[in-house]
Amino acid sequence: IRDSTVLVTGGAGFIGSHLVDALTPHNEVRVLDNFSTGDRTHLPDVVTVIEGDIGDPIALQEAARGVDVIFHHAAVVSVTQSVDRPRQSNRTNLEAGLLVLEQARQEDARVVVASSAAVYGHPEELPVSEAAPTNPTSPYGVQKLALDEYARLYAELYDLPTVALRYFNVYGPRQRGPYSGVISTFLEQARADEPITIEGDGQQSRDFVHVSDVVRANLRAATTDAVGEAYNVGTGERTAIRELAETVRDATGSSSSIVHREPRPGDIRHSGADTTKTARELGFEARVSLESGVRSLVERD
Ligand code: UD2
Repeated sequence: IRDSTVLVTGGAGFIGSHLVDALTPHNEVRVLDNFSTGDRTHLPDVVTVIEGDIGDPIALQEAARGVDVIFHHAAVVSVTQSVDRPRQSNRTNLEAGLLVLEQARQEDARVVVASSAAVYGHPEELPVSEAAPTNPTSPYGVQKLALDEYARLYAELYDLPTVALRYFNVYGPRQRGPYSGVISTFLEQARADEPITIEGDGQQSRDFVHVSDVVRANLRAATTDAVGEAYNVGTGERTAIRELAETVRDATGSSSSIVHREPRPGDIRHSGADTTKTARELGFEARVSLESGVRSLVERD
């Protein structure tokens, strides 16, 4: 998109900051972030930063004034935290999300919401399509599902152009911290020549999608006519965690051993996107293979 005024909530975070980088050359970009996990150093100087909570109506109103598109990426991303404190994460992930949709109505702005494969829970069929039953297994999944449904409903009831993007396992530069995902954990372990820790037998599998592809999906969502819909954002390829461990070890040339620990309680066994609808209606297909994505991560610094 070009010559637009856009707001990225959570714009200092992992996915948000990559999206900001893609938007800044051709648009006026604002970021609303409370910097609880986000990092100011990720933001280019040309961005207008509003430091505040996504659940604060005054901050949101200021940030959203006159915008054409809101990319809603602010969230409590930790599934564990949502299990420990469901009401707290609900306030951020659902209530504040609803506030964003309301604010968008005021401004007549398009909204792209960050949804998640967590809405599917344990998929009954693989790959999982958007029409599959939704059975979230965590408060986080329930909150993302409700927001995803609200986005659809706002399109239906109020004619608001909304798109929900259901991210599979996103990875890439700047992903860090305690809830950062298996690829950044394995990379850190491999670089330190410490044991790479597989939880369980390593036969569980995921659809790993590079953050640059996720950014491209957002840019498609910002202009598509196919609004009021949810779209899977994945590669359509599944990789076993054991294979990932070996890929990371090979790419780093590390001498780490690969060890197995207790499986994670309630872990999803297999997860993989059916990308048919996204390809057909959104015109988006992932480009970065896991091998090249991991290699580029290793080659950075
Ligand atoms: C992903 C999302 C989460 C939610 C969920 C929905 C990430 C970071 N998280 O959680 O937000 O959408 O999908 O289902 O994308 N593992 C190891 N060793 C480690 C760390 C992880 O073996 O040191 C395993 C873990 O047990 C799991 C797999 O790797 O089987 C992926 O774990 P994850 O935490 O990266 O992501 P996931 O799929 O649990």
